[in-house]
Amino acid sequence: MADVEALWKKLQGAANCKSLLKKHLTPDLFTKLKGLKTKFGGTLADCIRSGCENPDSGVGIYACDPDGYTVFAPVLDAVIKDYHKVDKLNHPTPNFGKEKITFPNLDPSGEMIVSTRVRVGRSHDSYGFPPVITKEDRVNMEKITVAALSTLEGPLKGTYYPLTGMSKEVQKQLTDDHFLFNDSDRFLKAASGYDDWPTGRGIFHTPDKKFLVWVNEEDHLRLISMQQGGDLKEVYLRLVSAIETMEKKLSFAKRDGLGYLTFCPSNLGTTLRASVHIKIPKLAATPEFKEFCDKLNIQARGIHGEHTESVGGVYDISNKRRLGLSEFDAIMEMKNGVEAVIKKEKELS
Ligand code: ADP
Ligand code: CIR
Repeated sequence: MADVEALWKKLQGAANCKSLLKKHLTPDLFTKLKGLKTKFGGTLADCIRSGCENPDSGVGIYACDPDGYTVFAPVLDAVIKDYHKVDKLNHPTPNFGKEKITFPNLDPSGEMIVSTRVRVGRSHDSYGFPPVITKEDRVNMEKITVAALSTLEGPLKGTYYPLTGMSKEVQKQLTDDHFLFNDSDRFLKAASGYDDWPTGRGIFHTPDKKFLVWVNEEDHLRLISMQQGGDLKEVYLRLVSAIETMEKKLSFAKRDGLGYLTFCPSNLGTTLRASVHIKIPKLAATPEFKEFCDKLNIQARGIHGEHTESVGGVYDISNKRRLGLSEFDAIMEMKNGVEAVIKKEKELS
């Protein structure tokens, strides 16, 4: 109890904190929730530690485990509605709209789009998230995941490379090439995301690295499809095929109204982030760039991931919304946004 009280005190003392945690964890809710425990043993302190220790958090709260979305629903639901800009939590059932994906390459001349990537997160419903998971559980979970991945065939057939034993040089090269994650996110670190690092973590990929799976990064699994250029259709359909196959092999955590559950409430629902790395030096230099993106429900990030800077006018542009719309709608929102970005950049040139 002393722990959660100290975290609360820190949050109250953070005068400039603008996080959704600070906005929605009212004194009444704090009193109501501070003594509760999930069936995985997760507590309010596990959920709010990162946001209290990092007052510059945007969201500031993680779910300690899949059950946290029920036990701590009074605060998490409010954060989810606010982040995803929805009044009700009635996320639709999955709809990938495969038959409706007919659009051509987003950048046929190859001048602007460097690469395209679509990812989803998935969680095992029987394991907790980083704040509550033990080293043994993480290793067991890795085993179950890798066993399922090793049955993939055809264009999804690949090899698992655990981080344990991988040389620093190989890790750095894979990270620099945008394929692998590292342990440098202080928000995730404070949420126990790097406990027992690198045990239980690794990357599965096909020989051409067009289909990859991150194991035990922020989420239990991140399924990723990516390639050079702007062929969003090919990238998306490869990912859908991987999701549909993995769905038959593992049991993933979902909740009515919330869709698929992820560690961070900003990711749940479709959990889908579709992005391009795109050269837009002119548009990005305009003072209206953020407003332009906001209107289209797209988000700009630096090219080495969230909380990083752009390099050489290349930005990561992706759909912002993941909850309250279908996978097909999310991909179309990204496609329409990227097309508008390309049009504007050309007008400015
Ligand atoms: P996510 O939560 O989607 O995994 P991050 O912003 O943390 O997002 O990015 C993860 C990694 O994926 C980073 O190395 C980033 O450079 C890479 N990445 C994201 N989008 C693309 C893209 N369109 N092309 C190449 N790499 C990408
Ligand atoms: C924050 O609140 O700013 C961090 N905890 C990150 C939130 C969204 N990003 C993420 O989950 N990767």
